[in-house]
Amino acid sequence: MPLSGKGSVHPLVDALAGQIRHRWQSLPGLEELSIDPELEEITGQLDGNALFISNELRRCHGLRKLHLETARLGAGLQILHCVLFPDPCFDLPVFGADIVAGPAGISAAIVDLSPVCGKLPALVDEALASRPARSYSQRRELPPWGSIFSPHVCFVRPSTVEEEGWFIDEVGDFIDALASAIDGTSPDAPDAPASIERWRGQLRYCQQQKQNDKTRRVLEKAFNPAWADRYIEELLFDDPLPPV
Ligand code: BLA
Repeated sequence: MPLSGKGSVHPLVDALAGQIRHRWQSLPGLEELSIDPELEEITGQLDGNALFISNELRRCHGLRKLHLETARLGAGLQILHCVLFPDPCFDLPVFGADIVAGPAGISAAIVDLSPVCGKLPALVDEALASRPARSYSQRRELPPWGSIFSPHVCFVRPSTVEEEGWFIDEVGDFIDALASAIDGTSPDAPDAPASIERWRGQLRYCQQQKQNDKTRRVLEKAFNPAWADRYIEELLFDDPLPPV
């Protein structure tokens, strides 16, 4: 576990990172993706608190980049951030998950498979519609930039250990739906209109995510604005290269 030995970690952050790494193993053709050594393990100090960020990158058949970040930034703020970016030649959605935990507990837990061309592929839509309903006590409103998310998005504040367990299962259901979609999809040519349209859709997804001021503000405070900008543009939401 990259976070061990560097301070306490919220159990949900730890458990969810384990769940995600476990599910990755079932993805076809999983392999390492190189990462700038300066960004793999980042440590520092903020107001006397230990700061650290750990980044893991992979790729697999159908997905150009799998990214899992676990971080502790300042006064007890812990973050898990995971985005699985499809290869635009494949008709696949973007997987995204984020957990933000503060000293008072989890404030935000979100997971989605987000369409890049208006609506989800039919099989993904059906798989998500048929997952078990979980009655979280606190659901949260999406911000305006959240128009990129699908109708199945789960955005909650889990308030009991039981609800935290539901969220871990929920993330598993979303990754399973993506894994089935990868198995059932063959790629289009890079210059096919559908591939170009999906590339544009992924670019739009990244641009919308970059409007989340809360992410930027936390990184600017922990590091500095130029560093935050580079981190967001190069690692968190780098613009995908055109397929041709
Ligand atoms: C909210 N994200 C937040 C918040 C913080 C961060 C501090 C506010 C917590 C709250 O509203 O309760 C911070 N998130 C980070 C940081 C990183 C991060 C620093 O990932 C990375 C280093 N955000 C994502 C992804 C999704 C996402 C992939 O990175 C969804 C798939 C969603 N985060 C998201 C949403 C909010 C949020 C929807 C609430 C924003 C709001 O209410 O304005």
